[in-house]
Amino acid sequence: MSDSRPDLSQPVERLHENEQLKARSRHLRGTIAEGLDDLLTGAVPGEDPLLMKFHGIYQQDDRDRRADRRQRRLEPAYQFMVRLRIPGGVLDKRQWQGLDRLSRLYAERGLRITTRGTVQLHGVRKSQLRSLIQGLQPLGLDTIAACGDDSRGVVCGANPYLSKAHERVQQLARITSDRLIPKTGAYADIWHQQPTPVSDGEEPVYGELYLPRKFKVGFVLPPVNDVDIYGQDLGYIAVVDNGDLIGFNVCVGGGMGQLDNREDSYPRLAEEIGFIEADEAPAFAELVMSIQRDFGDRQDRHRARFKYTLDRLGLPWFLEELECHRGRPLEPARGVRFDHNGDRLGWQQGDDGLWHATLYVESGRVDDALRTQLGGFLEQYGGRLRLTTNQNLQLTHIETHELEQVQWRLEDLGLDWRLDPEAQAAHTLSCVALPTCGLAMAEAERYLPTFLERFQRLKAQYGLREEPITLRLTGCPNGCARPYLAEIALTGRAPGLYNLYLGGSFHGDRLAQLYAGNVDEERFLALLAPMLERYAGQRRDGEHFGDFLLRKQLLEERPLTSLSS
Ligand code: SRM
Ligand code: SF4
Repeated sequence: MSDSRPDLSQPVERLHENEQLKARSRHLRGTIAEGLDDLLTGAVPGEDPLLMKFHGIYQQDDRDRRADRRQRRLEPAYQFMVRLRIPGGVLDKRQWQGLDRLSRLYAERGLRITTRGTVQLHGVRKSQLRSLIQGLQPLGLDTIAACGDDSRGVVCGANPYLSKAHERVQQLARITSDRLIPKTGAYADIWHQQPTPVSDGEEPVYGELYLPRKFKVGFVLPPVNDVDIYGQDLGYIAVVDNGDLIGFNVCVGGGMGQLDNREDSYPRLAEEIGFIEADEAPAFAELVMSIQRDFGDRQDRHRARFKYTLDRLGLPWFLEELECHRGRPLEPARGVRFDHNGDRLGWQQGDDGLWHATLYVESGRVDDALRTQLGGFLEQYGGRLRLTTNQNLQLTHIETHELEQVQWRLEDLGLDWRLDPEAQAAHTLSCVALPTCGLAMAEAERYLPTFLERFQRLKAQYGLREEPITLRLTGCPNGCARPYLAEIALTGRAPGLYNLYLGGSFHGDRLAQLYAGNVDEERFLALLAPMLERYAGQRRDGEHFGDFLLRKQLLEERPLTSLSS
């Protein structure tokens, strides 16, 4: 084994303060339970907000009300965001209906589908957190490790109902998720009030310090790259032969997050390193995660993700480490091909003849109208639902003889437009940003409808209205809507100002490049206009916008706008 392991025998006091916090947290208990009972404040005290992330809960405050509350000498309008862990986004009707009911009871800002195919409930008051979490239990749902320095919700792009191979990939994603989930009794202790003694062997894999940073695992089945596999810390790309899943190409070291003020932070594509047999996937994930646990940077959190560990110690080092633990080298990666990275809206038929509809949900926000429409639909039809990593929703298991009626019903309910595969919306993502995200510097979700309409108008001017172009918008450079994998992306810098990135691939396997910094809407639309015009006139048959920009070397002609300020 290589000797580049950070010296974990050094006193924990020398590590980042979050490491010290984890070490003294008694496996994530801290004083969360006591803080929940303090009704004098809407917040939880001290270090507990950090620990609560491991339980899938973020303390936030309503940023729209900050100034007013400050002026009135009131504490910020504290509220909590609760994120569920739903491996592969698969839910049944009862679970969806339960979530709908709980969100109406406890989440003032309702329910939102995330870019990792799960659900977030925004605007939960401290006094209601326990009731909400307890309400999830009979639904077979929880929020364990949906955030925090651990393995986050495992994503799976394969709709399990399409074929046997899809089903198997989803099954392995779920087994992997179960294997990587922290085992501490803190969750039951705090949220279900079932006291469990803190024991030494409580976290056999994570240990006292958990991971240096979040760790994201994804599964995908080509040719659809809907989870953006090259943006995952560890990605599994299904290799299917004659309808059977034979294994996975594995890729490591993807990640989006960066800071605009640190040059040593950057988005990175995961690299394919080889092939493993299907059944090995869960154990392999634990092995890779353990290597990151032992070698990730525990002093500088901004360099603690697995992508930086790989760049610091080198891929050859990692492969050697892997082989040493695994006892054999990886087989060479097999040939795979992706053809897009968004969702295909509309109907798809599985091998068993059943139909599944993917519905567009703008920014994943399930507003009151949509909730009621879905409620109406589910009352009559539908057994199951699936949440996608592009913030959309699938209604599954429709029989062929029901199809026509279902389509009429969707029309009656006003849901049919959401199935339009031609819509630019189908290729567009935006993150939450204001007013709940504490890191947002500019609007994203709330700006998307206006932005989309203006962008569509611009495309229409050049006859490109129906042309799919991946478009992503985030309120800061952290990249929660995976902007650096889009053909066009805007990342927030300040109110109304964005960095413009261009040239990602339509398949999600090439990073976009920073093209202009701190640009407002007028400026970025003006920058895009001549490019779209040339694309309309000079593109090759089937050529995507990002590929065209590169072929024509248009990204080399950067504007004079300041990139560094
Ligand atoms: Fe994210 C932090 C929302 C997917 C990279 N992300 C946050 C926080 C929790 C802000 C915070 O730390 O205070 C945001 C909460 C906003 C709110 O009010 O709800 C937030 N991230 C989201 C969601 C809800 C965006 C969405 O619109 O759907 C997504 C929830 C996913 C889930 O269900 O688990 C979400 N975040 C992502 C992704 C995309 C992905 O995983 O496929 C990324 C890029 C991939 C990656 O991790 O590299 C992402 N989020 C980040 C980062 C940057 C991490 C880094 O390595 O630098 C942060 C900031 C941090 O961790 O310090 C962050
Ligand atoms: Fe918040 Fe930034 Fe993530 Fe958007 S990209 S949700 S603004 S952290």
